[in-house]
Amino acid sequence: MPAIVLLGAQWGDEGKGKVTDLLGGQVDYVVRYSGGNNAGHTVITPDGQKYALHLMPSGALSPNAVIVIGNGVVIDPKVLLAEIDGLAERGVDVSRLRISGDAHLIMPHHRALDRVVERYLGSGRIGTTGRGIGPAYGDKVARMGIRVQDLLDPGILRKKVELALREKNQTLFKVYNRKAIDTDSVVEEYLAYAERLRPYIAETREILWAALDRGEIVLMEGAQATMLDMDHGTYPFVTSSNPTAGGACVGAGIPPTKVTQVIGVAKAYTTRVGSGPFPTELFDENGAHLRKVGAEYGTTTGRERRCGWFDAVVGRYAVRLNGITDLVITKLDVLTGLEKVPICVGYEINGTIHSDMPMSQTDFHHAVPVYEEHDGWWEDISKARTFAELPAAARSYVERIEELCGTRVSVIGVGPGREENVVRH
Ligand code: 2SA
Ligand code: GDP
Ligand code: MG
Repeated sequence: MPAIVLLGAQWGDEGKGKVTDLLGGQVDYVVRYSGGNNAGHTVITPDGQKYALHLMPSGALSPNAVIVIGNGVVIDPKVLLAEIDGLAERGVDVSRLRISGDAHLIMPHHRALDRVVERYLGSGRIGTTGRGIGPAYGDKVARMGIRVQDLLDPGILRKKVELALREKNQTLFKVYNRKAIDTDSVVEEYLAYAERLRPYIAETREILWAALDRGEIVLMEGAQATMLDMDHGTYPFVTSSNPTAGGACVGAGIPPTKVTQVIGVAKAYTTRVGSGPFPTELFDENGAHLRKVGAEYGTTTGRERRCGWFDAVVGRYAVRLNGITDLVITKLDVLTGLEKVPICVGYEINGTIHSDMPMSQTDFHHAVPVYEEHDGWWEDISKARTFAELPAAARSYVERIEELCGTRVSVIGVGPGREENVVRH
């Protein structure tokens, strides 16, 4: 029975949290498969309560879904415990959480390195969230990572912390002129987390396989997005994991043959937070409109998000790369009141028109968008629930996105609330 992947089709913050929550009532398991507490997924429940989730899967607000943090995630235990406590205080049943023993831990040296490396890079900085994500994945790949299961074996934990800190204290921290970190205090701190996390730690692969065998539905919830993917995004201005569909199978331990649907979430325009190329970025009053009306500020760091028009080259790339079967277009309501709503249909690079992503990153930095102009609309669309209730201009805008991206748009967001959607059957 089916496993579904839900992922970001742009540079993040497309509304994955809202869409995961929307589907949460129809699925049995919601699994986070990549990233860490760099993510900020907003869910607004029908009673108007707002939640910003960072490590907890957005299925947390769907009472019947088991929520899983998969092996592909990097976990800052302090942040996770605070999130568990915060949700429990608000009446959410957190006993439904399962954490993979193979997920890696974000350690104090990872957070410290994230910040010093960014400072060192100066104008070449990535604009990370400063949560230690890159260094944690770096240690994982270098086979020096510390995993959730190590919390359950104090002797191993101490050995691994000692090894990691010896290497960091004697090399990188010296280069970056930073105070050494003491092993004892880190081990003591993490053993305290171990006691609290112990009940949630499980062999999550087995749990998910058994669920699929029983015919239950598993939703794999992406964090970050296609264009922030380490292999397929705008490297080096990416996150250090694989948010794309292939990464979902790796990060949850689910075979590709079980995936029957890939839902791509895209905004009706584009945003990006952090550094890196962004061809359709706007610096005018239209950009200001999108930021203001769309409330485009980071859910984790509060940083201002860069805003621009919808980029169908990126959209088509995401569809092809992830095998997206359904697109969800969120925040169509934010475009209301604009005279014209252009869509980028190609790039002009050194005098040549490209309709697909260029091979070279240097070219992408120089890409000048080729726009197709569409008429705007003024009607309030937040109450629309069927496609026919949208103004004709809004309908043709969505239909054009569908055509250019090469896949069906099955849901359209017209407001932040769980019910504020146009669902197409
Ligand atoms: P990192 O911290 O190493 O993953 O940063 C690397 C790049 O990835 C971007 N990134 C994000 N982009 C959009 N949204 C994210 N989550 C938060 C949100 C961001 C926030 O929901 O708003 O609050 O600032 C996210 N996480 C990572 C990051 O900006 C770098 O470009
Ligand atoms: P995520 O990281 O992809 O889960 O997205 P974020 O939660 O970081 O950012 C998306 C923001 O858009 C949140 O504040 C959502 O509440 C909001 N949002 C989602 N869908 C819609 C929509 O259709 N219309 C409007 N106006 N806001 C939306
Ligand atoms: Mg976000």
